[in-house]
Amino acid sequence: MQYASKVIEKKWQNFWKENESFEVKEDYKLPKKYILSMFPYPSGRIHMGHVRNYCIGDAFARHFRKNGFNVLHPIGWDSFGMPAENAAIQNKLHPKKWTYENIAYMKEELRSLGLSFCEKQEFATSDELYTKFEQEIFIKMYEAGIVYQKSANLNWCNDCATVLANEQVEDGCCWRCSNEVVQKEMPGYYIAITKYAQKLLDDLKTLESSWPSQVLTMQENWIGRSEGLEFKFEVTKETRAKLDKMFSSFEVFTTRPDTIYGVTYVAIAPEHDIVKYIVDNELLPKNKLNAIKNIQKIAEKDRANLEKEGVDLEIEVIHPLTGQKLPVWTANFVLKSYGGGAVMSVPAHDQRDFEFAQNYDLPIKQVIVQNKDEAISSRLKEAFTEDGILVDCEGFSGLTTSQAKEAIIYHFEQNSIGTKKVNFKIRDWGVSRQRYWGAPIPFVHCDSCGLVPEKIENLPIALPDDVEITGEGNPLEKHPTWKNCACPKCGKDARRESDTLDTFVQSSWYFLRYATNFKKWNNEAINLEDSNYWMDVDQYIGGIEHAILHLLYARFFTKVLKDLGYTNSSEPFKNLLTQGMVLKDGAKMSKSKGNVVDPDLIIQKYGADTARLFILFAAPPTKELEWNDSAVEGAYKFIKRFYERASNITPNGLKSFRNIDQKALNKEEKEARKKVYEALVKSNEVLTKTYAFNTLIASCMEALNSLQVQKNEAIWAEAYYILTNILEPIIPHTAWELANEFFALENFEKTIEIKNEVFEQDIILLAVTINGKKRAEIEVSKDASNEEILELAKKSSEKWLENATIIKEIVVPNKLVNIVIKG
Ligand code: ANZ
Ligand code: ZN
Repeated sequence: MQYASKVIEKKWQNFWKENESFEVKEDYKLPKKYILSMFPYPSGRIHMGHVRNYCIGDAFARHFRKNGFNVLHPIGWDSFGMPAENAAIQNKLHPKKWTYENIAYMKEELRSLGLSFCEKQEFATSDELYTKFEQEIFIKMYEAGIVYQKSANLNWCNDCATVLANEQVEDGCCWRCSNEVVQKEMPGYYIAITKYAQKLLDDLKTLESSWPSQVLTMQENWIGRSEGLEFKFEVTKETRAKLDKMFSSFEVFTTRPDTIYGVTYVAIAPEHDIVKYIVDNELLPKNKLNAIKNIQKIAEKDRANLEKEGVDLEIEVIHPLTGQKLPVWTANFVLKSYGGGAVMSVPAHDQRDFEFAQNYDLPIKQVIVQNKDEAISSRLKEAFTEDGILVDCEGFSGLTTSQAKEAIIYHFEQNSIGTKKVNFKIRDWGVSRQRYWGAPIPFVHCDSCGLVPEKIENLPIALPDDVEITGEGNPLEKHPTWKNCACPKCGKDARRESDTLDTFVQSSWYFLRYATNFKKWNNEAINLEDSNYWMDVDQYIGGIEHAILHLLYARFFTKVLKDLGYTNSSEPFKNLLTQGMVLKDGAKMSKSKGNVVDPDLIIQKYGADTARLFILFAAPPTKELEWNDSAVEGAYKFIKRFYERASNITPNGLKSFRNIDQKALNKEEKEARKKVYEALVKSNEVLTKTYAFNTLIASCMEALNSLQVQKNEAIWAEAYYILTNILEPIIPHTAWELANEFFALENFEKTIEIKNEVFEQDIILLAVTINGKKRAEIEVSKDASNEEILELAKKSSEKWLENATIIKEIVVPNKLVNIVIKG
């Protein structure tokens, strides 16, 4: 038998396609598994990261299919987005043509890996049918008050002429073109993820044992819940007059109400309404106004690491407990959009406040100490930020930080001057993009009716094909006629919204679309019955780079879609595996580094099974994987050996392997058989618990090695019966070829029974006790007779038996030998 990977792989890929081997069964009484690798962006060619992602997913899918589950293992394309438009700009290719040609090409590449996708459930998110239902969902969310429009300062890239999400801004520059990002006030559409902040946080608990803890922590921090006190500072009479009676108070939020007696000044954001008013009305000297304007120019998120800077606004507020007058400053570290955009500054106990106070020589007052007897140090070198005991705090002195937090909040609430408050860092999700290649936001601007959602029956609002894409502005905005429409409400001439949706919207519900049988795709976004059966995703596999945004948005959408009646699922991904990166020479494989290994070349040279085996063998899936040419070669050699050794399978062996008499086997035979069954046990363990495919493959290699010296035909046949089965998820082509040749393809339809007799020890250990005291241990053969055992036992304990008379000898099978003596 000569291993010819090309022939074998083509043969089985054609077989699977013709027989639709991996389509789902429409029998919802069967146990199910929904296995999903994050869908790809159709960039043009697949890379090793894809190969890793899909080989891991495929191993799960094939394993569960083999064990009797109805498996949904879909593939599709996250096909809207900027690269398509950039190709249009650079190479004059239409984004649609570019995208769908890439999809066709990459689909063939994936097929050449032998991945077991159910192809009937395939779609691309740029398909008009997908857009149609995404628009429907967006309108339903608008009607439920979860989508709204507002104006805000946004990150704007002049080069790309588009708004960027915060995450698309890297060091103040556009993630795509590296041009400087500026702030621009623009209207946009938002999805109120903040309404679900608490739920998104709470439900992380349900994922504790099945998601990587690192991902849970990242999500928790991103949601950023904090609990504290919200209250208002009243401005002084003089300040009220100075501000033309426009402001009498403003709100602050603190997580440390216990430090309130240490407040020595108040700091407000450069974008705070009071600062705006002071600047607009020139209520400060020129140099100060200019200083404020300079701070305002820098984007909020870029201020984080700057030297603490600010301006004295020459106004005052009243301390709510002491009545003391406090100066108000504007400071670059106060954020406009968090907790009222103002801070009670406690320089003794907050490091930012401390640095600011030092820069401007503001008073520092310590009110928390580590222990009671400690003298207050006259000069702190840095803020004391730990918990401690209150000093110099009127009636609250002597309380601990946590007692004081509670007592002070209680005091504020009793006197109706403040309330306990929970704050979240997470912001609502701005989804407007001024781009062509996206899902049009299905709204209409009417001069009489204002903003009106399109009628559901008019969906999809499709993209026009005849566009000119130059890279400047929004092609939809510039299109001569596309925008013209009738108002869905009053029928008058109106204009379509030309913004399109962020591509993260598409990836936030695609897994629910997959969970709907394709025959129903024309009629509804998500079929409830189908989704009840298939959801949640049993195993989700993808890169750690999606730890926050995609996973959070997908969790959020699932919850919203549940509330809107589309699904009953509330957490989409039951188990999450974040795969490690593929490296070459220690660096991430990437085009820009010029260290890419093309999967196609590996497949051509060695075959898909080699690529798959190498990828799963070289490292556990969550760890980084270092590319290694000689290990690829090694993977090939193993498969070749596995294939060619199958020539040891004989008709005799095939006839007798199902009835092997374990007792009749010699030591080597038992050893070889045990190794094979160990690999079988490992297979279940790896695919349901540890995910350590590398150990499963190692086990199979060991088993093959231990067969080497075998003459027993039944053992050879049985070994191949089992090994083809457990290697099928990893090297499917070779496995199907061998199974088809020697067994039957049904070999892949049922669980192979584990025979425990194989693991039974030949040698057992017995304790020898004399008058109940343990004196020795002996090793005896499993089927040794009592006489043999007693003889050994006596020998092992000679010195205790020397001058004694044996009264009784008892053998407790598999446990011990007890000898009772006298003398
Ligand atoms: C006084 C204080 C004393 C504070 C102290 C901290 C320590 P987290 O935990 O992230 O929610 N803060 C409030 N609003 C702010 C804003 N808009 N911009 C910048 N900082 C703001 O942070 C809450 C704390 O951050 C609040 O508690 C406030 O400072 C500050 F020893 O109040 B704290
Ligand atoms: Zn109208």
